[in-house]
Amino acid sequence: MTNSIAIVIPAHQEGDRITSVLEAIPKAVSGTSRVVVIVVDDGSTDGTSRAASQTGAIVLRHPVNLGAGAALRTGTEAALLLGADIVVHMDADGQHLPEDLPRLIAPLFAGADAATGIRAFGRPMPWLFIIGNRFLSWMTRVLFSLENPDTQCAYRAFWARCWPALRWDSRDYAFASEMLVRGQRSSVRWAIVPIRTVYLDRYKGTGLGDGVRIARKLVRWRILG
Ligand SMILES: Nc1nc2c(ncn2[C@@H]2O[C@H](COP(=O)(O)OP(=O)(O)O)[C@@H](O)[C@H]2O)c(=O)[nH]1
Ligand SMILES: [Mg+2]
Repeated sequence: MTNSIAIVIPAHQEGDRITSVLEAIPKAVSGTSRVVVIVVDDGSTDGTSRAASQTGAIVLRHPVNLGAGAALRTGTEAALLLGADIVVHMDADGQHLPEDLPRLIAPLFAGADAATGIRAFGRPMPWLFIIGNRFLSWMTRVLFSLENPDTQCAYRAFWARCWPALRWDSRDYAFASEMLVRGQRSSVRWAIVPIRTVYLDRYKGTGLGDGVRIARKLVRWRILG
């Protein structure tokens, strides 16, 4: 057992929630030899970095806010420099459950290159999300023949060797789609794992504008390659 796993967590203004997320991450994960947690504080002004450091996580900091895609790229590159064999992406706001981690990575040991979570589309997911997510997944299928019912889910895991095939340029939330499209072009085999998602009373995540931007980018990637 020599696989080391790095859990990369982008965080923007998550000072209230990040401590409980980090404390719930298991110290050991079956099938892996070492668990490293890397938080990328994306220019927060609320003590996110301090809270994350106190749990013993490695904390990287963008001095200014660059976006979730940029934060995850910084963290993923750091994970690879630290020698991770498996990279996991998990949100800092508590929407992804650390308990689902063993199920998420299980397909990697069964031959998959990567594994992505899919959420249940129904209550309590807000209706605008259900429509937006379904639309983007439908567009992705039509434009790229890529079957993934929840292209925007940000809980995922992949072998480090897949990084050159997945490496995205988008600094914003479009990185999730970009990673899938790039991976598809390099025949990366994704496993799909149903995960639970927690919905929070105070919502501050992706919105309609992000959805429109992602849709425009999907068309551009299809036309320009
Ligand atoms: N909103 C936002 N989140 C960011 C940013 N950079 C990193 N993140 C983190 O990316 C993760 C997903 O963002 P979130 O706003 O919850 O979007 P959601 O995926 O639609 O729920 C969270 O852990 C955020 O803290 C940023 O610039 N804006
Ligand atoms: Mg969120």
